[in-house]
Amino acid sequence: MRNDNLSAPQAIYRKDYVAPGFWVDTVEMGLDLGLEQTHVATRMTLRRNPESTEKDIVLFGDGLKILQLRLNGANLKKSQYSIQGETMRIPDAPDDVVLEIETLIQPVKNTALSGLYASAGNLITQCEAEGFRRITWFPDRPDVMAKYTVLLRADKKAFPVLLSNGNLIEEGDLGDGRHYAKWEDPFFKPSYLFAIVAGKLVCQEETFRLQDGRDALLQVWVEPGNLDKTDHAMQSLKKSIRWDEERFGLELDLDRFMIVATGDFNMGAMENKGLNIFNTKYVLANPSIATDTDYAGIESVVGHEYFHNWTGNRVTCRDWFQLSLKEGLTVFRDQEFSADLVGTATGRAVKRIEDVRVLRQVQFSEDAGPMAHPVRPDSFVEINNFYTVTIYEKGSEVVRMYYTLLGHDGFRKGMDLYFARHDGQAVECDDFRAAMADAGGRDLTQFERWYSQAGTPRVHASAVYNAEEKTYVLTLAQSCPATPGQAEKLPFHIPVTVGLLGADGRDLPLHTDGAQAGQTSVVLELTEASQTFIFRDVAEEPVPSLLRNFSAPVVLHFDYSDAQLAHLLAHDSDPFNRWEAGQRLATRRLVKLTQAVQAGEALALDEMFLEALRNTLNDTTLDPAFRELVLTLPSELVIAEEFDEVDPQAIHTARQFARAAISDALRGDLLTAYEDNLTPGKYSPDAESSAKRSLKNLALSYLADWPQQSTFDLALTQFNEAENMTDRLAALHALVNFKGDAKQKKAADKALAQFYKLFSKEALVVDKWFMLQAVAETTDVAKVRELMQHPAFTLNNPNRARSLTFSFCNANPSQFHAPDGSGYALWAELVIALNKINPQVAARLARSMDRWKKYSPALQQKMKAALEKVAGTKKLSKDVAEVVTKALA
Ligand code: 0A1
Ligand code: ZN
Repeated sequence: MRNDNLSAPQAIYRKDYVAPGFWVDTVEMGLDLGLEQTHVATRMTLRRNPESTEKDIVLFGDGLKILQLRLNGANLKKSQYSIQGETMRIPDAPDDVVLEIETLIQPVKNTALSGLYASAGNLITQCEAEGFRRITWFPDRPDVMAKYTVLLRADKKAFPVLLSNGNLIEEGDLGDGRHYAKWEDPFFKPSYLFAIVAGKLVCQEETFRLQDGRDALLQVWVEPGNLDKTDHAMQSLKKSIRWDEERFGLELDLDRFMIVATGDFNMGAMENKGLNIFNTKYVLANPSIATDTDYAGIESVVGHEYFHNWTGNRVTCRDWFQLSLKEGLTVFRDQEFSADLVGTATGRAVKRIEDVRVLRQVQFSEDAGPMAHPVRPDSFVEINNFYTVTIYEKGSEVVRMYYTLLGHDGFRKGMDLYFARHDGQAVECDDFRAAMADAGGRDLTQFERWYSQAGTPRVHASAVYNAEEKTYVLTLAQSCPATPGQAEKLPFHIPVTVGLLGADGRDLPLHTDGAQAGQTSVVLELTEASQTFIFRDVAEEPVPSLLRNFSAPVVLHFDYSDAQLAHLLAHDSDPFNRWEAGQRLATRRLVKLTQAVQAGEALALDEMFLEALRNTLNDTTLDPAFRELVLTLPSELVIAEEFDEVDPQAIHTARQFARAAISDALRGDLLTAYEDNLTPGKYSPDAESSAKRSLKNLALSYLADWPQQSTFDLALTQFNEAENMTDRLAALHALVNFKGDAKQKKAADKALAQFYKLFSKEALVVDKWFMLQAVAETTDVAKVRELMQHPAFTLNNPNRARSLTFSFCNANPSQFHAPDGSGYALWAELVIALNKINPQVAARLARSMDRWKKYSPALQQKMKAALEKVAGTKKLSKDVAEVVTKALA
């Protein structure tokens, strides 16, 4: 794990894949569990793979003390095997082998939270991607799939609950204050899906009737005291099971399905077979601690992990380069799940817009930076660095494009074929593509480039209307910027969904190749560098609605006039593009405002734009969640992408000005929206009421940008009287960011202190308290340092570390990029400190500097120095070394 030679972090390459020399059929494990020390005895049966060029038994191990090593009953002598780094090789083995290995591990010392570790006195595992090797020596690679039996033994008092994958087949007392439980997983699985949990836990459980008539036991396990926060996760699990049955015909294949929540977790959650382990953030909820966003996050992550049971577990990845095979597909499935649960067309669009916002803000930026990589990478140094928005979110967009190209039923056929062909196998992204192509009877050869080429494609659209011939000729041209290691790109296969709007705002009927009679949206397939599409019988010059529903993960340019955009915003039948038109109008203005700030010119926002926003805000036929999205200006990070050289302070000033101007011009409308969208009565996180809260709280945040006592009082009253966390947190946000006088500032500080006092026992709410302050406009580096001294702050817990430090470095750009470089110095200190504790978390924070070459020379120089400081640190983990080396390259 450590890498002392920074100049050459060792990369591994996809092209070097070699099948394992030995398959593993069965694994029996006996674990004597203890926090200080756990003894692991593993017995596995191996069988030579005659098809491999690899002749040795190859095992991986990391930080293990070996007590015993026996092959077919005989102790292995030191001369009979070799260990180099994490790799053990046993040459000259017979074709059938029983290998017995005993190791000792120390869970309390495991601060990296990979392998077996301690969390609040409990024992938890995390084995993806390569954590199993921190428990025992094993061919720890996803294409080695085996059947596991696990015997857990532990002190009864300290570890009353003992869980592992699959079914509980035996449990009992050992007499000496200890007890045992034996678990058997009937399915073949890769080692990364292995899990155990032991400790003091309680569960909400329920029997659930599956569509095929079987009953399954569902359990949500949490620390004692949290049983009042498990219901939403349980409801989400049941909905997930039903949804996968109905939408994809996929059944739960186990009699028992468990979810366990831990407060110490590097990621969101993990799909271990039958024993999903979750970050508490994605399990625990009740109205007083969780926001609408939290409720939605829980639903989608519970779904995500459950859906992995088929897309990931039953069919898994041949190697880690294929990670998006399971992740892109499973994100697509969880996005569809959330959209289907909302049900309405605008509800679906709202979900789509939210997902695309993340993609644009984070993935497009990744694609334009030093860590850019294809959806199926060709190489990596540390696989943990590749759990990225490209693998997940762009991967999901790639899957969505099959859906767009093949249609609802065609996609389902492709999925069915994929499972028919590959159930129980470890396969490649290409196998998924082949299933889609074969089921749809389509040639998807060129589509492979979505997997092999990094970078965000640009599509330039231009159009000519010929009034005499009544033709509308649309030309689409594509290009893709260079990315590290890929200077030239070949054309992608891009589905571009298009509609044409008439002057009355209605969709014109489309007469073009591939469009059926009466169709008002058509999927054009752009496969060449440039292509022309002809629409006939077009009665009037239309306004084109391009890339409807964001049909491909590209940047689309079209020279729209403001009037055309306003027309689309007011009328497009595609709600995504309605929103998109509003964002284009806003972005244009924010870029101009930023330039005006830089030039010291007067700032102004035009009435036409304000009017367009006002009309949307006041259009009560529109879903409040949709209105909220239209009224939300592009984030500072999205605006930054419009510039070659980013000026974070100017962008911030410009955006704040725009917010205040909107607040000023739409004051009365905002107040009305606030009052019209109150949700009195019992809290419910359903789409309709959360939509109302989102618009109401957006109105509140705008009103607070136009400071006067009445809006301050509105926020304060909402804070004091809120009966749910969504409203309370939004009010606190408004108070903390209120540009008021000393008295108001004092009242805001008091609210902040009250909030902490009220929730100091709720770790997830304390995280919110840190985060809210981290992203506040007035929070500078000194304030962050002060907050780091707070007794509740620690870098040892990933959620807490992220709540303050990540939020500041990633979501408070105007303060993080302080001209004196103090933000960068703080960043370097934090990355260095985290590197010693938890390399995965450190490497995530290290990514905050990815785009350093986009800033002014003065800032660049300071960022480079900070990167070099980290790069020059002794004992840098592979994780951090890879990120900073690539940034500096
Ligand atoms: N497979 C999980 C994500 C995950 C990945 C790595 C982890 O530890 C290093 C933990 C979780 C998912 O997609 O939900
Ligand atoms: Zn996943």
